[in-house]
Amino acid sequence: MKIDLISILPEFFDSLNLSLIGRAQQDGLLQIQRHNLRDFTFDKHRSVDSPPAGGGAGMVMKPEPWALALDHVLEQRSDDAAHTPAAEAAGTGAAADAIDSPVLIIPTPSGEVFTQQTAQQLAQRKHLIFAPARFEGIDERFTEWAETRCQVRRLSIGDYVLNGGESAVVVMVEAITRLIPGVLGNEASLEEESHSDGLLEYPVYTKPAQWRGQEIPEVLLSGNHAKIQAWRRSQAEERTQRIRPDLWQKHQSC
Ligand code: 6GU
Repeated sequence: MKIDLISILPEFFDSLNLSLIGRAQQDGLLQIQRHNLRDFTFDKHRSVDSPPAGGGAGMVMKPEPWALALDHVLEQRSDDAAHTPAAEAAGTGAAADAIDSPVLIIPTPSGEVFTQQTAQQLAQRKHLIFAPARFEGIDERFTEWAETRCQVRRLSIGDYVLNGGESAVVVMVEAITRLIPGVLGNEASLEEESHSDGLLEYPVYTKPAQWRGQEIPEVLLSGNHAKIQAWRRSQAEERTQRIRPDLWQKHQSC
């Protein structure tokens, strides 16, 4: 998978060079490229923002640097040998093309909510481009124009406000890339974790069997795998009903 990150704070993404995502890049499973939005400005101050039309607080990001940056990233893609007309013609048709075509993700608290299902959809794609804004967001005309160039999704990571989209990008990139085969050491852990089946994960324990007066639930020491599985399932259901009645309702209706 190729990921392009366009931002005025490209250093924000240093953490993506650590741990499993860093390893995935070294192993060639993932290619993350950062771009400084200010490289797509031409004035002395490399300015990317301007006061809001109609007045009001804060500043709005100008559309032109974003458009130039997106064009640059999309052109780089067509320079890539894998996307020459001959290579595309040799592909397997519309289905492969849909997965190959890039998706632009604009992080914003006014977008649709990013969930495990969104992560699963995006993990199928070959090329993601993230455009995190600072200030009060990007001039809306950029989004309209970008929709003529590629698929666009406006995504929020939850109902709260951040200073900018960069930390949301780190969250989304981590949630998406860990679903790429080979990125996690232990792929089996994907199947049992919270949200993979619409339920919260059951509680987990490790040695010692007794710790500060608390015991591990007896069933986990029984060696009876069917019993253990049933216990974990009932714990996951109980936890979901108690902590996330909204998820439980959704789970019941599926
Ligand atoms: Cl994606 N961006 C910002 N600035 N705030 C957020 C968010 C994104 N998701 C939740 N809050």
